[in-house]
Amino acid sequence: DRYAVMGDPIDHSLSPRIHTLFAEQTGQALTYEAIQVDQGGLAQALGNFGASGGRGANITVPLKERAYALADELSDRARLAGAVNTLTLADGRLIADNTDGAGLVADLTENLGWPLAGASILLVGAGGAARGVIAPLLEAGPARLLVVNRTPDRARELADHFRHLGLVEGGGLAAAQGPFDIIINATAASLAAEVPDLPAEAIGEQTRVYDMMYGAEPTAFLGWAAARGAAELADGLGMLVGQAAESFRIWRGVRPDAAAVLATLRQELISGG
Ligand code: SKM
Repeated sequence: DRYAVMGDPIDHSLSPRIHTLFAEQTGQALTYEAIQVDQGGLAQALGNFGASGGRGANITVPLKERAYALADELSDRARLAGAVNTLTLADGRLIADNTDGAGLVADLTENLGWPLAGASILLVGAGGAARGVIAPLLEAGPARLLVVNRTPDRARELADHFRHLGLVEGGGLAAAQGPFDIIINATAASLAAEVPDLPAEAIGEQTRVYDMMYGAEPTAFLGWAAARGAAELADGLGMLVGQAAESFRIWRGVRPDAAAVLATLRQELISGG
């Protein structure tokens, strides 16, 4: 059976490596490749892929909203996220899900042991990455979820969209008056070695800080948090493995051991392999 990740750019994607490790670990016979697809080409690429034995695909930047629009069936979490990262190809139909939020929550609770129930959580950013994780975070029962963004109205609109699910507010970066138990960076600022302009009081000595970005070195956001005395730091590699594990479970009906694959991947990332 064939699987793939589609996006643009796609060369850097770790998904082929992750799913190959899952397949080895669980004894599943499958291949998983990276396919470069641009905005206008997704429907065609999926058609070709399905016709040549493709059974499922992960969808990444910038195609998640396009995949949402093309889906024949949407899970609740994909509908709430307004974006799709997991497609199952079944008899010419596209069954769509979004596993990003589940991947984040699994990493926070299972790998890191950061309690979400009763926690005060700050989510930084109001783009697609933030939107994809709000519902699963609210489901975990935090005392408070504050979404902040450089453009405050975008954070407020996002909070309004999810308000029926729980206690979520939105505001500008300056509204992040903490200290929070957990801060999650859902912006891509770290890619440009930039850090959102949050008040120093957002971080206290109990604050755990998570960046959805990852790399061989600590991200800019985590460097900033360390300098302000954050209690614990984590990057987004565990979220990436977590979302992949949930996609794999949907496709194959088997739940892989995400922690073992995360440990392998971390070593490979650090050693540049
Ligand atoms: O949602 C995931 C996607 O499934 C795969 C991916 C990647 O390969 O880098 C990143 C995220 O967007």
